[in-house]
Amino acid sequence: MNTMHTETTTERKKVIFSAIQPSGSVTLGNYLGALRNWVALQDDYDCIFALADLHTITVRQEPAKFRKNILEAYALLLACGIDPEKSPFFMQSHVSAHAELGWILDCYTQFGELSRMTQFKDKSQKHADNVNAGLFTYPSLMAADILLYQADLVPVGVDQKQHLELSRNIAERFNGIYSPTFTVPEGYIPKTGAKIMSLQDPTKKMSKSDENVNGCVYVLDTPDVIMRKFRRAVTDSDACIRYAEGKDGVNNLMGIYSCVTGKTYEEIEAEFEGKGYGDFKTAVGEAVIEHLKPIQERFHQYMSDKEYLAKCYNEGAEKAERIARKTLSKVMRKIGFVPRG
Ligand code: ATP
Ligand code: LTN
Repeated sequence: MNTMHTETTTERKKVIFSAIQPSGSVTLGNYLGALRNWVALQDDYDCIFALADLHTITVRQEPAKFRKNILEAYALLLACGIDPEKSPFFMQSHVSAHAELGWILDCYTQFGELSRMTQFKDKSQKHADNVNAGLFTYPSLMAADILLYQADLVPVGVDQKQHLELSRNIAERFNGIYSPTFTVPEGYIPKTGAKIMSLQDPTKKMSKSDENVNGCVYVLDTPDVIMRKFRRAVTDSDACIRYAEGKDGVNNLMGIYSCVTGKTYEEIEAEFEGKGYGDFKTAVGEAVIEHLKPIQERFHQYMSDKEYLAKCYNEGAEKAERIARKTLSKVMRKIGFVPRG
């Protein structure tokens, strides 16, 4: 029995779980820093992806807009290349085990731990009129998302590292109190495109919630808008296209260009030798427009077929639910709840 278990575990693919909040339009930062990597992982791992819509209501949402954002985010992720046949892709609110395990894990997470989360500190400053309990316990719901699927690896941007570390601590704590129950997940932080910065303030990350709309490129921006944003991107007075410390604006543009063309920094420096920032910014804009074009086309196709979208997210939820329920039952049994039925 033991040998069989070892055999299957060495043969099985590692499990990857990740999620993104449908909190607004998807940015080039989300795409290059997160989504594109998800797509690439689908062949080598057992991937499960979700839209973390329960997390999104930690910030007040207008119902009609929220519903639209969720559907659009779902269609856009399909358009980016998430293949629901390979990777169950669902909405977190459709699998109630997330909320259930979230509550349970709240009881295994300390107030002090949650108080130290930098995202909580940032967001409670930003939304000072609505510092709700969900904003505070956000990380234990995120731990539930990950632990329900016994994920080995969690691809996230650097900004989510602290939450992931807390998920690991919660898993280890629970395993220690009872017996091994959860796989302790590891972060999977991509080397390239790890952090795309704002085009207007390249010391800050490109973010959906940036007040300066010119700082942020959206995956669904029209070609004109994309070009305008790149042409206005902040650079420096050095007038030389090279990757160097202190040249945050140029470094960021080089990073983006490298991500969408596959060229190395040396190749980019050679390509633009003797040329000015104007030429370079136009080239980056064009490359991004070209790269996003097929994604935008697929997005519009998916959005015009709501039935297909519903089929995908319903099936995704069913597949996810089977896995999640198994973990949740195990957890409840270990804690001492009396099983129903
Ligand atoms: P918000 O502005 O509401 O904080 P966001 O744009 O930062 O939103 P999230 O929903 O928090 O986006 O992040 C989704 C995923 O995209 C995460 O894995 C995150 O690490 C990644 N990500 C977000 N912004 C960037 C960025 N500028 N560069 C690289 N990755 C990013
Ligand atoms: N908090 C993440 C989204 C998220 C997530 C997760 C990421 C929710 N649950 C589980 C990885 C694993 C964010 O805001 N980017």
